[in-house]
Amino acid sequence: MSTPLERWVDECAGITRPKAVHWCDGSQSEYDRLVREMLATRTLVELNQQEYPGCYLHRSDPNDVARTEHLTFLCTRNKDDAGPNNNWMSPPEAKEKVGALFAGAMRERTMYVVPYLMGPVSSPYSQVGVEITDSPYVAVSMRIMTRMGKVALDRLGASDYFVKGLHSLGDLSPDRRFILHFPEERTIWSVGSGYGGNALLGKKCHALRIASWMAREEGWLAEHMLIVGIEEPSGRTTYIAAAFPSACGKTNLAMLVPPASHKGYKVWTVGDDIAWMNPADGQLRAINPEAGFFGVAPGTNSKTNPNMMATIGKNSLFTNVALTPRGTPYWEGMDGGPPPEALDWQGRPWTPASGTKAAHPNSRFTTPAHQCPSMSPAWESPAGVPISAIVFGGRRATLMPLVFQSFNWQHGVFLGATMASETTAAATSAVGVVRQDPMAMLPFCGYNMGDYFGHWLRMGTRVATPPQIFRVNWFRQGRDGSYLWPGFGENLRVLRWIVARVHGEVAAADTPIGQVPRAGDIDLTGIDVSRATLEELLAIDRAGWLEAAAAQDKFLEQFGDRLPREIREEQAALVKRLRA
Ligand code: SAT
Ligand code: MN
Repeated sequence: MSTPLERWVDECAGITRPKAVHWCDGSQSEYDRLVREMLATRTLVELNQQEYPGCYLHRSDPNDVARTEHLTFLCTRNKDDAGPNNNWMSPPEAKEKVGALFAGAMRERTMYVVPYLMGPVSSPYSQVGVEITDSPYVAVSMRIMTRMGKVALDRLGASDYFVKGLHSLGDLSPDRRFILHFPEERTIWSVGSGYGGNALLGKKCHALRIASWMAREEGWLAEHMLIVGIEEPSGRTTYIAAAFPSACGKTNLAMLVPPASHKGYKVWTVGDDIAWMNPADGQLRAINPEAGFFGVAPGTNSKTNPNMMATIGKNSLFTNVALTPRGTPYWEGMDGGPPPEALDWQGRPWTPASGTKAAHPNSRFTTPAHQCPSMSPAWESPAGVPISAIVFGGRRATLMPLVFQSFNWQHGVFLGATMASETTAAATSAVGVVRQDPMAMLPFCGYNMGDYFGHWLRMGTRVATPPQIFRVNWFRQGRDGSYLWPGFGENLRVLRWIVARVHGEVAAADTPIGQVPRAGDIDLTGIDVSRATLEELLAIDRAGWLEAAAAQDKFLEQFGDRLPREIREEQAALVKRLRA
């Protein structure tokens, strides 16, 4: 008797017609063999093995370097369930149109069956998925990013309860590229892209879009959030989950190194991108479903993220970075400055005088989490870590203060729902445009965001001690365009205020937008930020806020009847307070 998984694999092979089928066991020898094969086909380039043992470079198709949100669809029976926040295709139309692209798509290729587990091995919150792919690069990347192979098959047994992901590189043409989600069938179809979030289906497709749908049905939260523990000199550790849009510093914050002025503090990394939060014992407890990091390379150096620099020195894949004559990777902002010559991310000769970027702005590394020096001892805890604070942050040059707190859970959900941020190179569209991005989930929420806000509101009533909710903005600029706040390790000063608020140890000032620190309560000793600059960072510009409120109004109105009454009330109350 065959299992449901075997039957589905047979079905996919019948459609895609691979020349061979390989079931991945997740072993080191399998990984090594796939790497050797990719070196032979030039899918991977070996890096300097003395300096970067076990590290390789992959150059993707130049048309395939970031998530493509306009080609990403939710395929729900009812269009309203996908909401105005998603592109929608009806399931029968999707299956016909995109099914045709899968027909015979793997003819000259091997089909890899990649079973994976999202979450710690023995956690009740973990989930099994299986990705079928014709890309060996995807298969080895999944081994870094998830617990892949036998461990997942053992957990699945003969069950039919797993997320099914079918992926083919197709012909890599953006004209024949689709990333489709069928949450009612817990199924993902992705064709025409080999890039990260489009192709490593465990990540954004499963752990956010499909999981957010499941989480609403089952009463938990699947969020685009890092998870960190802040340990104080007293030994107390407080866990924070924080949502930021892609390429806004989540990974740097997750691996923050306390500045020299903060002896005795320690920041522990639990996750850098995704949090699954479940109610338990009156709290929300979070696990990181991933096992690796898919981080943005440019700007990463030993000052901005020393822990990441230590992590990526071995067993890592680099995608679309530049290559020095020494065989080492290079990207803009790396330690030591640019080499005199290199091959750029497309393999073309490059020098600092070329006037182009050596590395693609969305070039990435894929690296195992366990190699990170700041990994929390609790990062694989099956029960997850208790979350005391939720932080929403964006990239905003103006208006948004350095930090403030919501009045209560409902107001906090409103703060998340009205987040906006400047767009980045993580997706293929204009960069630097302010767009509404609720909870940093606009590209990742697998259902109607009106319903999503309602789900968030309900979650606050499901736990006796819900986390307290904050907004932050590290990216405020002065009139001359320079950043007002030093950021990076110094962000700990803001996290300390958040921790003190959570434990009831510091007061705050009520303003129309929320509770703001009193200037004396953010420790400025040892940094070059004047009291006046801090006051500017914390000031509320009422006229600017009224304008922002109008933009928020317009965004929220799209959700019509699906927008919860509470969000409408919070919006009205904000405007009233601003006018008072
Ligand atoms: O491409 S990914 O979605 O995996 C990374 C990101 O954009 O956050
Ligand atoms: Mn992300």
